[in-house]
Amino acid sequence: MAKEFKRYLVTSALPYANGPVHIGHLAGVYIPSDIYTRYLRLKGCDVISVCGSDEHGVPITIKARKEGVSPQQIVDRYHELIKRSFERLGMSFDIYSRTSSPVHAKTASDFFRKLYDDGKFIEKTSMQYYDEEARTFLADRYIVGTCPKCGYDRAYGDQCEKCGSTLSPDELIEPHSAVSGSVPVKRETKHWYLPLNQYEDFLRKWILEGHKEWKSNVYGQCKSWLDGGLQPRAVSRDLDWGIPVPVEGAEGKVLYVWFDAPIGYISATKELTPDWEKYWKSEDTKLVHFIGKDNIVFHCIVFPSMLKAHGGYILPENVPANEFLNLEGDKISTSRNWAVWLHEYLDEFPGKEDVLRYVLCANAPETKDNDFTWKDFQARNNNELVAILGNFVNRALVLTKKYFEGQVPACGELTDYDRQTIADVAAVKASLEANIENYRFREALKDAMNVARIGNKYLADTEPWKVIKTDPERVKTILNIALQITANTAIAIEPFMPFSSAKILRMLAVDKFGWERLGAMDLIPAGHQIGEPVLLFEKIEDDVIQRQLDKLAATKAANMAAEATQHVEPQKDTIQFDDFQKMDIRVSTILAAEKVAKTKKLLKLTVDTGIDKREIVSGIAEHFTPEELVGKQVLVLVNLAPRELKGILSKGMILMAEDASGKLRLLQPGDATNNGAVVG
Ligand code: B3M
Ligand code: ZN
Repeated sequence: MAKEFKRYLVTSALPYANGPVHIGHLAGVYIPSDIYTRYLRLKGCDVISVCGSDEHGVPITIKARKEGVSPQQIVDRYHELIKRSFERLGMSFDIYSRTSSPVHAKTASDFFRKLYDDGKFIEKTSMQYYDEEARTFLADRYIVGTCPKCGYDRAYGDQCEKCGSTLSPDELIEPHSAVSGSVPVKRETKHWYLPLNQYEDFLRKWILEGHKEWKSNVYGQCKSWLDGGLQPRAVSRDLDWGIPVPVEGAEGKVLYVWFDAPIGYISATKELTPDWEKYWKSEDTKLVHFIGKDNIVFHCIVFPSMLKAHGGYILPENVPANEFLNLEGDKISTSRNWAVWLHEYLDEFPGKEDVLRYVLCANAPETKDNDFTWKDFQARNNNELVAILGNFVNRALVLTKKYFEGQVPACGELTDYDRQTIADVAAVKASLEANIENYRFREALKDAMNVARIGNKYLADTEPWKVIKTDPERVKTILNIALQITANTAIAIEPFMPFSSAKILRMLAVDKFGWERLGAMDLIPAGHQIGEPVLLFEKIEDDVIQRQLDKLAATKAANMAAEATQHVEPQKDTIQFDDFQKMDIRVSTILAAEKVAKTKKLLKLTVDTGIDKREIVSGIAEHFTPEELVGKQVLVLVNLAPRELKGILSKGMILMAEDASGKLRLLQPGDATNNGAVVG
């Protein structure tokens, strides 16, 4: 039997205030969180939803340094942008706070100090990289050098963005400080560590035994963290941006951002209500964290261990983390601007907030990564929102205006089909509630849309526009039922599409209904005067979508160009002119090309060098198909000593350029030239 709770505390991951919010954040965290919160509110539950900007951490200081402004200026800019964007999308947090607030600074430092005074930390001294010129310790991200794995010369101390390898600063070749450019030295420094290993038994019991009902992607990640064995985790950093460590002798040290940020949920609750403790300290509260999968360890392992160490706090009842959303088949990336930014969407698609909420819920990466495409966005808008939901509501209202001057007609004798339709609408509620309460929002959205599907089919089957000629009394019953279903639609879709729900209620000229009324057929009394019908949704045309696709294509091109300039092979040793003179390079034409059997990379080319026709084996099969090479004029080093490759005597080399992304490019003369022309 599921435990009964007196109140609900819903938290949503605090977005980093170093950039705007994009559709990946919305699909992963914020749309599900808002659906859940709105549903609980509609049911009349005691629920609060807290969120806010996560304003500390190294990425913010890096961005500030890049722009030559202070971290506070960065977080002020993005905190406002994010807060405003969420409001415009209808995110109904009860508070959207920020971790640079004084309340949070006190809450987080008091939390740290209690753990410190209770001896819950391990103090450890370690050797860290230090920049003597800038007189600061360097976080891993602040150390750059050559990646030992792929040779990329701008790899960070924690990760190589080119090959994706996770690195440590000691692995970097020629590490240097990103702050001053100088070579960093190692210096002793003291930090405080939370001994997570001491909480393994508690976590195993609480999660692996006590929460088998958690989503498999969450449960599975927790299990692998626990099976891997937990290590003490540093909860302080040598940084000047963050919450100072409240301990004597800790100058220049701040709380680690992942120690301070989750406490932001508590400080936001404190700001919201003086009753904050009944939400955080009473077992009658159901605490649910909405996050993305990259935050599971912090919300299921680290933060619960902190709460346990502190004592007196409840633990999350569920952490329904979503997977990632991709964009047009590629990973969403802030640094590569490969995203649909919420604030840009809201500017470019005014009045279509619910369309985005709908599509991102329908495509939510609830159990596996999923993909957002603009074509799918258009199709769902046109084929589902316009054709089903919008069409049904519009017909019910327009026909009532047309036949009864907008007065809700009385319901007469019911047919069996009427009774079946009414029963079908009533049956939606149980499934819709179960799906929302089990965080299956994609399924729940289908349930909510089913109310409109049933209504749409009911009108199509009963054809009041035909029956009106012969039996107006029957049409009164049909439209009365259609209007009751329209009112039910407004209730069912409110958690998902609050703007459209409000629009329907305005057109019906009625107040908001409570959730308990879902399924009722007496929501709107006969004789009630409805308002003016307006279209809920409008078709999205191809050219609108093409504009978005063109925008992404331009981003991709810009990224390619940037990558190309970003990484350039260092110049080789100097040679003499005579050395160059020895090379004989000719313009040649590729006459034929074929794959070399049992190899992945080799092509056998037949080339007309102007001197002769010869065979050349080239390792370019992963970059070019044989078809696209035939007929091309290229540059060939013809006096390279012949080599036998896979039984083929290769006489010469086709000259290629390899760009920063590793793609090979043919070197071709600008316009057709005779084969044999000497390159010099
Ligand atoms: N600032 C967001 C992220 O990792 C991170 C969440 C904090 S929730 C306490 O994208
Ligand atoms: Zn690399």
